[in-house]
Amino acid sequence: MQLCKFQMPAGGITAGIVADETVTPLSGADGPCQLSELLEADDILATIEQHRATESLPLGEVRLLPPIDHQEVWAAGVTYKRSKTARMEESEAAASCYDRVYESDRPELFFKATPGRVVGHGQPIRIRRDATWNVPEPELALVLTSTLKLVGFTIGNDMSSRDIEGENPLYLPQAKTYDQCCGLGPWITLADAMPPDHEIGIQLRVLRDGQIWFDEQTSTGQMARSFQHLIGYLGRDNSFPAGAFLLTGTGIVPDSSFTLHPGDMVEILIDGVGTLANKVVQA
Ligand code: DO4
Ligand code: MG
Repeated sequence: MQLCKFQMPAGGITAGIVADETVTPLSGADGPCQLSELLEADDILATIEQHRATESLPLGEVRLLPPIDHQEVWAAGVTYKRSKTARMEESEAAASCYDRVYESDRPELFFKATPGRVVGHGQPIRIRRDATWNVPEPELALVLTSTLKLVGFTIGNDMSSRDIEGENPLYLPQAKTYDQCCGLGPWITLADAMPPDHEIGIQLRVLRDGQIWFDEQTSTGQMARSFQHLIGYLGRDNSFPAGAFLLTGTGIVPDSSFTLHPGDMVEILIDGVGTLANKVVQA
């Protein structure tokens, strides 16, 4: 089952079920349902059935919002060999950091975004004004409850400014976190409806002037760490009363001659979820 957050045509925001190009709103006696509250339920499917409206809306007629309420967004890094190699090329000074973290038991985990910095499907994603080398990072995102139970998956775009990150590893938060720095969506697929953990295909396509400019694929089979290993480290002495999203790292890094331009369309396709598409803007 797939769950979205959307703006209803008559106004108001609610959660909905996505199926067969329709959205079925979910609401209770107190009004619209909050997506994150449904995800916290002991029996999500039974709770959804209790709140399902009788009428559905065509998917094309609703405005999808990023499927996040008050959760924090975190990200893992250097979980694929391709990311390690690209980062070592980008920064001679930090090369040994990337090499060591790839081999270490402790993963790289960093805070990526507050909900206000996240954009959903169809909303513009930003490249920084003070950066010259910017890339999308197509990542499978884990949807975690307040007890860090893995209940679903969505698509994440961990936008990154490689020139800032490469200049000095201490600049990582600036390379990663700024307004509209993170894409999430278009919806959440509940965990039991996903392909096996190591068989999830991930594709990144960038369209420029209507032409395919970049197109590459990978799979979670290339990941050097398990989802539970990353979640275990995220939860060490760290609590998430509203739940969290955890981006699992990129296995696709375009070569050094590639940078995003304003107007580019970034499309990330992930098996079991769908496609997250965002146009690139620069202030
Ligand atoms: O250490 C830099 C960031 C790594 C990252 O975001 C990734 O591998 O996806
Ligand atoms: Mg990343």
